[in-house]
Amino acid sequence: MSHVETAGGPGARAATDLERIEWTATDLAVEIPSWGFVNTGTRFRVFPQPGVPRDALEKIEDAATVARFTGIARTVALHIPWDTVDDFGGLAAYARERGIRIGGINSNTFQDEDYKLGSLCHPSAAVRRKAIDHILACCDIARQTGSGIVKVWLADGTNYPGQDDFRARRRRLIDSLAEVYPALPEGARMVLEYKLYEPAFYHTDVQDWGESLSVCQHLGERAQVCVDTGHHAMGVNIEQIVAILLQEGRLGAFDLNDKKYGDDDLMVGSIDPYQLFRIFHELVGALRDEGDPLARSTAAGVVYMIDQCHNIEPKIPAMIRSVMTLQETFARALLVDHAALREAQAGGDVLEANRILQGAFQTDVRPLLAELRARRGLPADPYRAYLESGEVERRAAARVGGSAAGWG
Ligand code: RM4
Ligand code: MN
Repeated sequence: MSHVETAGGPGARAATDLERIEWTATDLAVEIPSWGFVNTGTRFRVFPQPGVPRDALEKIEDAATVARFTGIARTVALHIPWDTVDDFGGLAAYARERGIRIGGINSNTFQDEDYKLGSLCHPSAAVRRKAIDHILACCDIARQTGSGIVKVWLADGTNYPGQDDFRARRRRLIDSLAEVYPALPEGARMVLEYKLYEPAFYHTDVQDWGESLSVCQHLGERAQVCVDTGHHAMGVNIEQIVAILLQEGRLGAFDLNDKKYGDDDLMVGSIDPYQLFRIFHELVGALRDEGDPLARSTAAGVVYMIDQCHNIEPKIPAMIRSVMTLQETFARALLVDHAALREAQAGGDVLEANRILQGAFQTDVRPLLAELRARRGLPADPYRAYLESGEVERRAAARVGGSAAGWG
């Protein structure tokens, strides 16, 4: 660790590749979703798995296990009401005892009979009131758990042209969130996630980053956009969206997963690892940009949450693999030679600029990450180590009886 003083985070210059990527092994802010460990499926079938958590405490245990094996991923996001407990302070303490903290509090205004026609955009003031009160309760849970993020994703939309009025719904949305925003705990942020379609099939009220950004701008500086990588139409340039949001100071968080067709919720980087790399390249560029302090500080505050549904794959191993993929991909983005890239760009050298980017993408950083982990006393390969640890069998034996948690 002789060169450690020159490493100093992702924005710093460092001499060796090991130093350049060290931050991904120690400080990359990966967040684990509590709902990534429960039984899920499609509308056709849920395939139950053994050893699945039965309550919020067991979900925390699973998230803490991912943190213990990977050495990062030290926050766990909650989904309310799925993770409702009597004593949220106690839940936070339980997490702390296991080496992790409570991350984003995800509101849920999509699983109640009343929300058939929407929540914050619903035509009825009474239903909007109920949804607002739910998100206010999430702000309170954030306060009790020491969380810095309240997340809003809305299933609001319509199925048929003419079903409701776009502008009236947008007005209701802005007015509703304006009631929630002042209730955020001090210093906490609200992130507003968008999704192009589903469950509504004709129009979705917060369908893209432009809508999310414009609503955030109505609310205040602590309202930021959450980019779920699965929530875009085919071919959309997500890294460009990331760049715009960084420049505007409005990129708050990611929901990371991968997709082939729609909101497939597959493991991050499993379908298009180059896209993930290109996204992280924008983040690294902002982190190193001394000429744009807003983009720089915004990038430093971004939360990298995993939002995946492990329908057929074992859940903890899938989560560990995802964390490792994030580390590997971010590490490769940190290897881009920005000085050389800028020079190629300025000189109009199209081929050289692209070669520099692709060269970093093609670098195998796995041995370097293994070494960095070993230096910290972590397993060099957290995925293998978990499978060989006996934890799988222990969980399956311990978690019998009761009912396995799901999306309810
Ligand atoms: C939504 C969206 C939200 C997530 C739920 C479970 O599609 O991605 O972020 O909380 O699913
Ligand atoms: Mn999401």
